[in-house]
Amino acid sequence: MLRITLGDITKVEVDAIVNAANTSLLGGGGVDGAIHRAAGPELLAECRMLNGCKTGQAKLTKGYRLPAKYVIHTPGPVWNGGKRNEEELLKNCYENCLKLAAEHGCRTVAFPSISTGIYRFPLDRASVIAVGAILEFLALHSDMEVQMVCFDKETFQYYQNALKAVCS
Ligand code: AR6
Repeated sequence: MLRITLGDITKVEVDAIVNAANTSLLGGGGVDGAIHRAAGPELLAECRMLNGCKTGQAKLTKGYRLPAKYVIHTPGPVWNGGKRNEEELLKNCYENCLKLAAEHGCRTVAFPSISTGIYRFPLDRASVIAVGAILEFLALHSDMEVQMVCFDKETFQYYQNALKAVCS
């Protein structure tokens, strides 16, 4: 099951939330900054031990003061016009986060719209890639539930449309 919601991912009560991080895993702006502020300084301390993460890969930490038990950190690709494998790398983010969540026994996972903020990935393409990758995974893991948590109405509308397009 995939649901598209409008809201703040730091408030969502699920087993794991995903952080649209950078390769250093040492925090930043956007959703990354919000997650670190809400989780508290212990999150950064754990992230320091992880030695960063490659674009498209994923690493898991505890959620500390967040309602979520875990945070799965994934650096999305920076959009550079689409000729640097950005689409494949974005798909890898969703797949690797869900794989890691399943390995840790998570049944409920919430994603932000990876790469479509500071990293400027076009929303029309990103939403279709995200919805496609999530539904492909859920087809093989029917016990899991995924939520796309959109921070603004425009993003919400793109993901709703992508879901409708795939399901029609
Ligand atoms: N809950 C849900 N979504 C949010 C929240 C929130 N609290 N805050 C922002 N968003 P971005 P990126 C949305 O820029 O493009 C950081 O500095 C936001 O509106 O957070 O992957 C990292 O350290 C947008 O729709 O992530 C990296 O350096 C979406 O989350 C870089 O930004 C993603 O926007 C990553 O850039």
